[in-house]
Amino acid sequence: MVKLAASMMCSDLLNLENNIQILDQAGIDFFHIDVMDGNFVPNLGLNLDFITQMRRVTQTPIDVHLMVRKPEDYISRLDKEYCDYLSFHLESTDFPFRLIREVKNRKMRAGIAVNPSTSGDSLKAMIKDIDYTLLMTVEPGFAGQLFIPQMLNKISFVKRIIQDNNLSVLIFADGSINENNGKLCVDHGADVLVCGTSSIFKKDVELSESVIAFREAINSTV
Ligand code: S6P
Ligand code: MG
Repeated sequence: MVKLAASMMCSDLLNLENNIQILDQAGIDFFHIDVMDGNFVPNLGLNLDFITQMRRVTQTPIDVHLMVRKPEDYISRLDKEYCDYLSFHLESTDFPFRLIREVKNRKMRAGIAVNPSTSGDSLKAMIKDIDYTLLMTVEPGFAGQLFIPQMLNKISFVKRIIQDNNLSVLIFADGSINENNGKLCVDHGADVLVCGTSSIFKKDVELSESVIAFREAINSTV
């Protein structure tokens, strides 16, 4: 069954603890935390201090998505006490194998994130070394963009690489996921959907209701 990750950058930042509790009660599977440096992407996200604070109020797996130029500087400040899943962008480093090892040494699950324009083929070399891949379905940096439909074929392509190698690497789809394209992502092989303003953080719907409604919609066969 597909899992849902709440993108906390899209939550009510003035009521964070309350949002975390509601999401936990609604059975959210992951908290997705976007960390940005204003350099790799032209925006700022949540920071590492926020992540360490989150552990005080939830035991749900925390998935950190680094959109930064020097991921090694951030990886060295996190470990499994605060972060369960940690991904960095393939486009942000010349040394992905070294960084994957560093993430694993710190007892976190290691993920590689890729921009929409980076080919699925580029994941082949390290597919056996990672626990998951985060396939961006929008350009990284902002919530509320348009889904890029060509990413569906990329999801299928990466899924095939995973299956051909008999691996259990998870595929996360991140960016403008809604009921329609979310279902398509799952049909093409996504295991986890990152949920933001297009799915669960909606102005006119209660957060507790939107999570349940979105899960039902994604799992319905009609
Ligand atoms: C984008 C970031 C994402 C977004 C999320 C927003 O740079 O990595 O995690 O926060 O995808 O979702 P939506 O539905 O607002 O586009
Ligand atoms: Mg993200």
